[in-house]
Amino acid sequence: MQDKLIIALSKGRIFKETLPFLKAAGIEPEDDPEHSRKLILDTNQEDVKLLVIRATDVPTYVEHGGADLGVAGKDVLMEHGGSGVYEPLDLRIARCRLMVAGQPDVDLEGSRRLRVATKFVNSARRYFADKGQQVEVIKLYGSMELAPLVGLADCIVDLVDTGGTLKANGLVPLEHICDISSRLIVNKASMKMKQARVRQLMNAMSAVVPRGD
Ligand code: PRT
Ligand code: MG
Repeated sequence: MQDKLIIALSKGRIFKETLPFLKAAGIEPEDDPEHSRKLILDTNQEDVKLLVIRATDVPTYVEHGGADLGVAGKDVLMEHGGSGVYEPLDLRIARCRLMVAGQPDVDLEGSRRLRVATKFVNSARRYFADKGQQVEVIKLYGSMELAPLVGLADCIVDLVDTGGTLKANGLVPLEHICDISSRLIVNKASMKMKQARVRQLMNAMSAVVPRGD
């Protein structure tokens, strides 16, 4: 693997929004992950391969050397935790906000222990703990919006972009936890062993990071 450069991506918005960065570095995939079942995509560069995996698996692959580099949302990196990978570049893509949301009449400060449904259990725990609020976190894997509607939870912690999903389910954004964007991450050994290649890629990518808000 010493001669190869392996980049882990998730399909969907991250893949699409990462394409211009790869292109700036002279890398173009030979396949479209939306239309291919291949998990390893060839590129126009013989020694560069793309892994197409679940978004939440990207930091795991990069940390353990299954990939040299990856692109992952800050939400995913915060949940993954620790300092197992380098995070040298904010690509400012796939941007959204991590928020507390619920029904318009919910009382977040009430005396009862708040029940929070989310797939972002670590981020949710940390946020409420920092506020000094005791909460019960209920782990879900998707469709968090449902939880307050059926009384499973008082509120949710989820990603919000346009707010359309919340609105369609009668929920409102209540508290802003943090802004989210996708980051380039790098395996620690690759940063040393493949320094020239990795630096070249980082420089080419950083030159096309969108500016402004
Ligand atoms: O979908 P899947 O389960 O396969 O995996 P995933 O959700 O982890 O991947 P994907 O591709 O959906 O998201 C990848 C990354 O994109 C996330 O980790 C975020 O960093 C980033 N991102 C940016 C978003 C959004 N915007 C976003 N709006 N990820 C998810 N959403 C969802 C959100 O969870 C909610 O369900 O879109 C809905 C809200 O959107 P609005 O526009 O209705 O507010
Ligand atoms: Mg999704």
